[in-house]
Amino acid sequence: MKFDILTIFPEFFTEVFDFGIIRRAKLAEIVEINVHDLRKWALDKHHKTDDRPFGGGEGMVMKCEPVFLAIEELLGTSERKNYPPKTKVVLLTPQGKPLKQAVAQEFADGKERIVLICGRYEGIDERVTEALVTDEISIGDYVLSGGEPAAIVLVDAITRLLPDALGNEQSAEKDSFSDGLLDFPQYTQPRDFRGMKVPEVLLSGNHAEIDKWREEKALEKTKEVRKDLLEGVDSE
Ligand code: 9D3
Repeated sequence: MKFDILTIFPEFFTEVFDFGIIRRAKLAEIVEINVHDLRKWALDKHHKTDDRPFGGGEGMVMKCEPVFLAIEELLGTSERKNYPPKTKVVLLTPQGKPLKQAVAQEFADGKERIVLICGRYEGIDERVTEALVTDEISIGDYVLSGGEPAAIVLVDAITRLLPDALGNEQSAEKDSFSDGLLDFPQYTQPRDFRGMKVPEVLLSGNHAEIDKWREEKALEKTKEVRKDLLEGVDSE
């Protein structure tokens, strides 16, 4: 999988992909992540990527030309229907479809190239969305300062789903959300920390009992903090 991130803050990403699973996936050439400064495609003297909104109003809007030129250079065309196969152009935006595990899974399945456009300011010229963007994604109902943290979240969620990215550590199928429940609580050494003891059942060696306890705890926790997951209702 090849990711290309378009941003006016390329330094935001300098170390964020150099740890853990993403670092290993890069080294194993499971994933390639390229970060591009959008100013490179801003051809005016001041490399301006934003301007005031037509019709008036607060703040600034991201200009369309740098994004069109970037996409043309990266994908060979600015016509969505002529993109190479297995290619997506994703705009990170508060107006997007909320990111869920199933959405990440769809991107991981059968896609070879994902271009991520990180918005800033009050928004981006709508002609980018109309002509270039195949998917608009939000990472949740809260206000960020820009699309950059959302791009990091999306790259992380997709990369760990790519074949062989997790190595033999664990399988993505065992993850929380795949079975629709939150994780059960975990404990490690010491058995007694300042009088706080590890539950007896986990020390018992009785794996039937341990599985039952973990299932109960996962269900309890999910009821407590994420009732919506049990009802199959999407209510963030
Ligand atoms: C919805 C708020 N907008 C009202 C005029 C202004 C605005 C605020 C913040 C427009 C863009 C942004 C920057 N946020 C993102 O680019 C963004 C985002 C987010 O804020 N929350 C969740 N997911 C995402 S993905 C990109």
